[in-house]
Amino acid sequence: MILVKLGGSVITDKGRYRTFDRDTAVRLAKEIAASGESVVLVHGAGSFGHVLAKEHSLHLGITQSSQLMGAAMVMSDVRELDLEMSRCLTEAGLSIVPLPPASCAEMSGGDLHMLDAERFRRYLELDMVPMTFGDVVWDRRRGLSICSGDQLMMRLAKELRPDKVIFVTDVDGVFTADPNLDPKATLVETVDRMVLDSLPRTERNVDVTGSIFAKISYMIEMADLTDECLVLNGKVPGRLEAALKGEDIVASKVIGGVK
Ligand code: IP8
Repeated sequence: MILVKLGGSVITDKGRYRTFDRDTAVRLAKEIAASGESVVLVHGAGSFGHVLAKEHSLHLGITQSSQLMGAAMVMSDVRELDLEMSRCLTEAGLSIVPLPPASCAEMSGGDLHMLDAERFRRYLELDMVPMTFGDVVWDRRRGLSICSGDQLMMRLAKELRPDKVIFVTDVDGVFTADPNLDPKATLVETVDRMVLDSLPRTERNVDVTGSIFAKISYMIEMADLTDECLVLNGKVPGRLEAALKGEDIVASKVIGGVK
């Protein structure tokens, strides 16, 4: 089984509130179906989640009742994105089962405290494709928290032990600097903790779920739970399908500390 995260930057326009990139989503759905691989899917929230979550400071927990309406709006928006994504995938021939985290997970102080992984296993055994996504979830200490796609990826990697983990983004992989800002930025083919420590700390476009460093740190931890962990560009046609089939492609390979 291959665990795939479709990043919010690849299936939405992150700069424009609630803008779904249907063309990319349809193509990625077809690539997943064409690979014939058994997959579990996680998708990010992109502009369906981060814009309003930031506006209502949902990542800091609930301190004012006025945030509850913001939380409800984000929940409704990310479900809309999930429905769009589910339709693209089912139309491509995949038997998708949407598993919203608010209904199968609990947070504690911003950490993912519980995820009912058994539900994912059951649907996988039925040969269906479980799909979950970044959401707003009940938090035993903060009232509500943001549960990111990366937190879900980590827990699912621990519970389901996938053969491979793939992060689909809008750039070719991990770069020595922000490729959108620095023309000299080069792709890092093998990413480990030493590489992470050497990357410049930029706070540009920090999501409510953390910086790129937090995300890479998660990936390094996850790399120990699988045979291969890749970060690739889903905006380039064919890369996801080739990676799912085990072919060589342009990507960053993340390696953990234990192996
Ligand atoms: O896009 C964020 O999940 P991510 C979830 O995977 C929300 O970081 C609701 C902002």
